[in-house]
Amino acid sequence: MALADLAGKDRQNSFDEHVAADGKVEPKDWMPAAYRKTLVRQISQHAHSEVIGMQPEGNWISRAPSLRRKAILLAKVQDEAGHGLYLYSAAETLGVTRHEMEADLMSGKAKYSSIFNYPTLTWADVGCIGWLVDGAAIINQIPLCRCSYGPYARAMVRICKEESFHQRQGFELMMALAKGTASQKAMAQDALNRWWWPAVMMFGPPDGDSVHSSQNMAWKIKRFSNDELRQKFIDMTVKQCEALGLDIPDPDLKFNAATGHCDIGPIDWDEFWAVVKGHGPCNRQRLEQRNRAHDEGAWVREAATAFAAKERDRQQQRAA
Ligand code: FAQ
Repeated sequence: MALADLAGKDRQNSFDEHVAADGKVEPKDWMPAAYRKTLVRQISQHAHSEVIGMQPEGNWISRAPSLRRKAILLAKVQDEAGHGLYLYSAAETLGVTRHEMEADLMSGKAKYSSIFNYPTLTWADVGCIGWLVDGAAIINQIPLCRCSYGPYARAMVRICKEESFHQRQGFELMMALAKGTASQKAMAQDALNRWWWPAVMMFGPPDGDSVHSSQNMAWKIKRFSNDELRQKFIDMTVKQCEALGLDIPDPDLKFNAATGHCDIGPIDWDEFWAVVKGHGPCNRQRLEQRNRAHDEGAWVREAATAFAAKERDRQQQRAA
């Protein structure tokens, strides 16, 4: 029997059993209001991150050092726009409109990932975004391909394939700099020094302060905790740093033979929360730019709406 046909408590129990047995929840299925709410929150924040995330790299398209690098960066930034679109579409299946989500982003009410509030000062920063930021995104997002909400899980499959290309191009860019001249290597090290800690923070607050984790793990939206994913990222990136011949900017970083993992020094959570609350180096600039792009794109939306209306009229005339 469909969940929607069951009454109150039975419906809740059937939903819980369905999710516990790794069943997928689809848009028309009954779902608890809090499950819907947390999905709208997470998926829309994720979409906003992809959209705002175009800015720090987009800033370098006209300054990429070769035609090849420019073509790669253009393709990558366009991919991020596409990810935003898949994710807004997935969120819309939960009953929220694109307009509402966009309005919340542009007014500063909605969150997006802290990482995109840091500046891209040199070309090596573009490498660090691909290598570290997309690298962190993949670790966080591969488990989301198994998320209990069907439209989100399916969107994540394609997104992860593209993020994997993004990570590779970032690593390859960093390798070219790290194995280049002394000043290129210094530029790569400087960018790593600035991006390492923000990338580590991307996974969200420590498990003890993560308000949504336990319920979202029970609902199989999240499959691993923030700290578990962060640790995977650290272990993976330390090895990649060795291959690049770069140093992680953390004097306390060391391999822990007892746990088989790399331990790191303290994370500056005050910095993280300041950035999340709007006081990072580029929060204001990112929102201003998004609002400006939205205003400047008004004529495109108007033209598309007028064209759709004309098409509808033509179809009606043909049908009459
Ligand atoms: N930044 O209870 P938790 C990308 C907030 S996409 C800002 O642990 P949850 C691709 C959190 O929202 C990057 N806020 O929350 C790309 C909550 O506040 P709320 C984005 C953060 O949801 C690459 C509060 O703190 N990825 O990079 C952050 O269980 C290159 C308490 O936290 C996703 O969105 C943060 N870093 O776990 C694009 C993946 N962390 O909502 C362009 C999907 C936490 O109650 C270029 N999202 N907060 O007001 C997730 O997996 C989760 O939402 C987490 C947070 C892990 C981000």
